[in-house]
Amino acid sequence: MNISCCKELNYFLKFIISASFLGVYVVCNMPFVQAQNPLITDQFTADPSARVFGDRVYVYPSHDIPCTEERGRRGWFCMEDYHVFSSSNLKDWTDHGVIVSQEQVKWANTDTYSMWAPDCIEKEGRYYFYFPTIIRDTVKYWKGYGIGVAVAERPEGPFTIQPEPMKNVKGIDPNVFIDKDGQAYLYWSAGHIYGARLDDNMLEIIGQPKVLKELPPLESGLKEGPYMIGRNGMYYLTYPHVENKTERLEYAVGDNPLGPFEVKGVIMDEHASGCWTNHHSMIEFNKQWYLFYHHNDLSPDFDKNRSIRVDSLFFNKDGSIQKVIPTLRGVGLTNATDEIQIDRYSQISNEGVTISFLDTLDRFKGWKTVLSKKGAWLKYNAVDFGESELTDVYVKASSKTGGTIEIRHSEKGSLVAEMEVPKGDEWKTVKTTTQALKSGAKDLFITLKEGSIITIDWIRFE
Ligand code: FUB
Repeated sequence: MNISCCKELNYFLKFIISASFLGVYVVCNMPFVQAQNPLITDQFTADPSARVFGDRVYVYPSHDIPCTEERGRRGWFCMEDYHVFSSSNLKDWTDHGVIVSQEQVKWANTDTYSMWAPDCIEKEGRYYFYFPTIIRDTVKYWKGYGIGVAVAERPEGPFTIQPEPMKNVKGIDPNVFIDKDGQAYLYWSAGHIYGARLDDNMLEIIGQPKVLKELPPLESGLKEGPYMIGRNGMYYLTYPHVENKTERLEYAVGDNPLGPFEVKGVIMDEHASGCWTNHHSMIEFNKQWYLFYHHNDLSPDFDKNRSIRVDSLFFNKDGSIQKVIPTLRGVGLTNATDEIQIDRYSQISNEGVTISFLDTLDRFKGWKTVLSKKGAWLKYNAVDFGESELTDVYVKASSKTGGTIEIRHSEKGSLVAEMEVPKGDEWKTVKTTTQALKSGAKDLFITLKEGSIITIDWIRFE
């Protein structure tokens, strides 16, 4: 079902809230967005702190790199610098390159490669970037971490790093929140989650840090990664917490930025894959809330090389947060004329569909879809066919046995294309004429009709 709240459906005036499990799209006059998960596929990224600055979204993640004998500690996190990424549509991301590196931080212990989760905020036209790292000549874990600040005139820098870490702040995962009255607060974690008011200069805290003690106690499992938002007069303190074996995202609500808070619930369950950490941020962009978080998509065997993701987030009328189910599909529309990576599917049949890396020696090349049982199907939601004068469909595929796939807009919908993939070991790009192709935002439903195995890289309409 499509609910359309406007007549015009063109490429640059669209916004789609996808609730694919209900098959419902709400289309209104907004710039459209398209993002598949993970968002960045040419490097590892973690701990995404997303911010809306002007009409762009900026994401300040951590930057995981593999440890080596010479670099970092095997089996642990290894992080030496930060990039910032930005996008006007959540689809096309610009990597602005390295903004801060441990070599530039005079007080950092650069043997530890411990540039963990950062945050950035704008105040009066300046951008304040907060990052934790281990202070030189310290050994103790939480006590060893200090928080540095770097300041810039633009979100992408260049940043000038303050010569010393912040006084009276020891810990990781800094997060800054500016309240409606202009007062800024710093939150961080060190076993407990701490909060403090920030001075007007944004470089030092006022008074003693406060333990936000109404959150789950220390003995109930690690808490870290605080992220505060304000909405409709309520303050949401959100944080990863190990209630069971690995981290899940939880939230607590209060009517003051420093609490007291009441624990309310879970925003995202533990990763099914066992990836131990999660770390998130929440933004409202073009009237839709988004949850940025991470998973280890590009490093399934080692969960300390992670990748950032985004999914839509919804509030209930009473202010509670609906649980976010992580998706590969991500958010928004995909252009029909792009190479549609159907391995980032919305839904698959119980049997006969597997996703694997195109090249296990270079996972940054992405994934492929293997259909290995007659009748196996895959659904990829929210493809934008525009006014749809698209007459051809291309599929890059290979099949040892040869076979046929069918493309429809829904399981029982009219046939859009039947495509025969010839027998062979090589990738082939097969082209067919489309029929019954609908315009606007539609799903793709791909089924293995004949043959015992077909591997698909992408599908594209022209
Ligand atoms: O990325 C290193 C650490 O892992 C972060 O600081 C934590 O929040 C966890 O995501």
